Amino acid sequence: MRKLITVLFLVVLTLTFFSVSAFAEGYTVGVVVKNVGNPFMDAAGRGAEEACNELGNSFIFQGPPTPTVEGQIEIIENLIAQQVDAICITANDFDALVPVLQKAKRNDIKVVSFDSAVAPAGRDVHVNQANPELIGILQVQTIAEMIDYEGEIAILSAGATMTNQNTWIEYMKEELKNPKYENIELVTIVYGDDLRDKSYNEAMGLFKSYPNLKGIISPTTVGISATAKAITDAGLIGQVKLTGLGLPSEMAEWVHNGACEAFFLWNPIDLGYLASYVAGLLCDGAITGEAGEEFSAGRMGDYTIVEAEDGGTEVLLGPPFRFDISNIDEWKDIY
Ligand code: RAM
Repeated sequence: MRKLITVLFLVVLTLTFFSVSAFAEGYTVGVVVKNVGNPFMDAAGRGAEEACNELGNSFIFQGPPTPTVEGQIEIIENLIAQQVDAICITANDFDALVPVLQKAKRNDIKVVSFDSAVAPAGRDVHVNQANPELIGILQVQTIAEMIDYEGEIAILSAGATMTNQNTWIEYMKEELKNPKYENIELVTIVYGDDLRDKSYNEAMGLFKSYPNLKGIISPTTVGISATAKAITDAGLIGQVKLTGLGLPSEMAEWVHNGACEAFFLWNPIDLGYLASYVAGLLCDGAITGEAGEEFSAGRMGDYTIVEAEDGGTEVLLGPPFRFDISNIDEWKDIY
């Protein structure tokens, strides 16, 4: 009996040692954003780092200086060479990153796209911020109310190949087919590439090219704040209305001066946290990315992996949130 107890004791000790050392060693998660210098991406990075810390994983945050596919490919190649365990990426292109991400997968690296998806062949799972159809519809409804359902509108987007903006724009176009918008004309879509100066100049260009422009939808945090500044500088507050997706921290000034009365977003810190948590669970083998799998993501609670519209699988963060003069000051210091 004593022998048995000693053996059991040794077994427990060994198991404890191995599980603790495995945990202490942790995984390395590389987060690749569209580009650096975008506060939305910094906020997502803060959330991703928080989840890494909770799970005992190491965290790397990288992005190209401008939002290019080539820049992201170079970073991914480096992460593969460094033998990271997982990559979380917000993609500058749906298809073009697939080959390098498949190379990552062949090297046993788990791939989570978040915010802006890569094609299913290049990922294990996508972490989606909110229902894309709802994101599109809300922005059209809001600009329509702002301009009394009449006049020319334009879209000032991010990069022309970015999955998330392109998907939302498709849903905006669908929504605009509803007869209640028959007096609204979408005159053009321009791209500021998530660069502040380019977005500002594109907005100024719109005022020149379309003197009767009544409204702009900008479904990018960089684009909407640059457009609000352009509206302000051009003396067009009240004449050209603006909605889209923005960070409260960057938009508070423009809500207060009337350049943008209302816009939407989700919590980018939570989005990064969830993506990085999912990456940790994939590394652990706790999930594989299959539809139907359920998991608990720390402070964010329980989630289920579901089929995505693009044929892959995804996890949905939650509904988008509306910001306006009634709540902007509560949020402007958070993200
Ligand atoms: C910009 C980026 C990001 C998008 C937000 C709304 O920060 O393009 O991908 O989700 O806007």
